[in-house]
Amino acid sequence: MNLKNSTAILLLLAGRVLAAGATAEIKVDQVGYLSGSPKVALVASKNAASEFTVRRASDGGVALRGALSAAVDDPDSGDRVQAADFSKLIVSGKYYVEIAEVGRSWEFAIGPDVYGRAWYLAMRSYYGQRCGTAVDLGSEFPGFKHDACHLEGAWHASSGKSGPQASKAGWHDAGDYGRYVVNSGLSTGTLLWTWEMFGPQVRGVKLNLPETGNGTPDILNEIRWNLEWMLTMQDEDGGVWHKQTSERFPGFVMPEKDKLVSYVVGSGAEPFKTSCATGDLAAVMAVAGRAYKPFDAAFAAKSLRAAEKAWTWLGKFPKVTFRNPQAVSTGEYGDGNCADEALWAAAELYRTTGGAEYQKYFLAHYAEFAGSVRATGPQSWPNVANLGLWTYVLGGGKDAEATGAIRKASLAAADQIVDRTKANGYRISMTSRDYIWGSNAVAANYGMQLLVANAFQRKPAYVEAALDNLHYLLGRNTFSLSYVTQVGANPFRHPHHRPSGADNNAEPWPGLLSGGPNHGKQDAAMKRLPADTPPAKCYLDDQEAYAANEVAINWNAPLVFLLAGVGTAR
Ligand code: G3I
Ligand code: 9MR
Ligand code: ZN
Repeated sequence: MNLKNSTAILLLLAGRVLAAGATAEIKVDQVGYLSGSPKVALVASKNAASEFTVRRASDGGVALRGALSAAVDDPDSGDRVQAADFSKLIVSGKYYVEIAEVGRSWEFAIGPDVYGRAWYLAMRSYYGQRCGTAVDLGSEFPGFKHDACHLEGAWHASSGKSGPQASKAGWHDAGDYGRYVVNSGLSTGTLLWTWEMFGPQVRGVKLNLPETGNGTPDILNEIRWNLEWMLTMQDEDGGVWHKQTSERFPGFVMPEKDKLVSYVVGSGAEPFKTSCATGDLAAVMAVAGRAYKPFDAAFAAKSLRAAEKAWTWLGKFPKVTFRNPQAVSTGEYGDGNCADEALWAAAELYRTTGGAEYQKYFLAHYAEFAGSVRATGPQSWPNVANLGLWTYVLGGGKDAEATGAIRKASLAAADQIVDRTKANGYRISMTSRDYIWGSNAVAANYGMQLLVANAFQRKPAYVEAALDNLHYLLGRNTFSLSYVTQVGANPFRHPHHRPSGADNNAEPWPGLLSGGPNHGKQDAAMKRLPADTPPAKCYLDDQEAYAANEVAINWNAPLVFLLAGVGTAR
């Protein structure tokens, strides 16, 4: 070994020791901070400290010194938190925060476009979830692949039909291999909105898909994979079956090894299709009817026809809800009220077609949802009313009273969310009651809500609060964990995700958002946590902990929206 090499090795080792020496007591967004936005690290330590230093990762040189804020109690985590504000630092680069009494943080970037890579991974994760085709993440992620899966299907007795039924495309919902129309609705809706609101940001990004280069933006190529499956779930009469899954969850095997029959599952009695699934399909196919028009007019027209047929069916059957048939134990997505799905469908159909019938329905019903755009509890798979209300305004809805009321409620809610976010120890919009199954998507959806408010009326505070929620997801949290796989220096590593559990790769599949802390603790691993665990701490990076550490298409979608949108409005 020559001297040059050994020096290099020593330097490398030193680097490792330093990296391994990062303390979870200093919390940063491990991806980074936008040059022109506030930049705050948080500290939760027993050691009293009053000063911090931001150092350049390259040479350890001092970039900025500052004073830590007074400590505040954060009851949701049980932490006492101080803030290190280094907003003044605007030079692009990689940095870490150091506090003499505490240690050093993981590294992060400062720059004008720090979220590009995370967006690519979060959006490309849908390609990894593709059903009905072989998937290969390629040389960038060697070994991350699976063979074509679930190519055959059958009608479940609950569907009103029998015999085989071809199975086509779609995304695996989550850590399981089911495909669920209701959850597909919110997921594709949120992703299509990302396209509609932040098209210039995402239009040119290549996701390295089989379709890349076909002239259609890749975000739309990827979304279409799931829309194609949704279309197969629509009956001739316009109604939509609820889901396509096996009767029970398979074991932790790769998708092509899952040989349980993939059934189209219905409501078990006439009319067999369900209202929420039909309303969700109507809404997203209406969006597809405008989004794909410049790229594939025939597909856009087909989508719109599907939306119109679904709408007609929904008029006849507005209240057919879903419960799992006796033999079926996969995810239920059993929303008991489909009026919000109908509102969303009407609003999207109106936005696409201008049809008087849709506007009439919307105006007759929107006031019933006056309480929906609120500061506590953003949109979610059982509650899509917000999307209906917002799309009416975003699409230039003509009724001044309706648009005025929706705008006003949206801005009032956003103002309240901003105030609460500023007061929160971790600077997030979460309330103590928001730590439910999929709480990380609650944080992301507050972010989306804030960015929609910003589209109504630009206000830096809205964008900054949205960014604060993103910082939480990317590491500025009680665990100092990035909740997105393979993103940031200290990401979670054991998702409840069958491909990640069953393959031979050391790391999980990239770009997936964990469900996050869940006070409900509905699985055996979580139940072992002490009873008095504070809500934000009810989390385990454990594959068994499906109530806190699964991944899901409807949770990734608002993350994709946020990552695309936070850079827009400064
Ligand atoms: O309906 C009540 C509501 O009235 C109450 O205010 C609220 C307070 O927590 O709880 C509501 O019910 C919750 C429901 O989600 C709706 O939000 C349940 O407690 C909660 O257990 C339920 O969790 C769902 C979970 O499946 C179990 O059904 C999650 O939202 C949903 O994301 C998750 O989805 C699963 C699929 O079933 C299967 N595939 C994986 C996917 C992700 O884990
Ligand atoms: O893997 C399943 C996950 O996708 C669901 O969200 C979760 C709740 O429905 O259930 C998981 O499956 C578990 C089942 O419910 C109980 N036995 C253990 C299964 C996980 O291996
Ligand atoms: Zn599959």
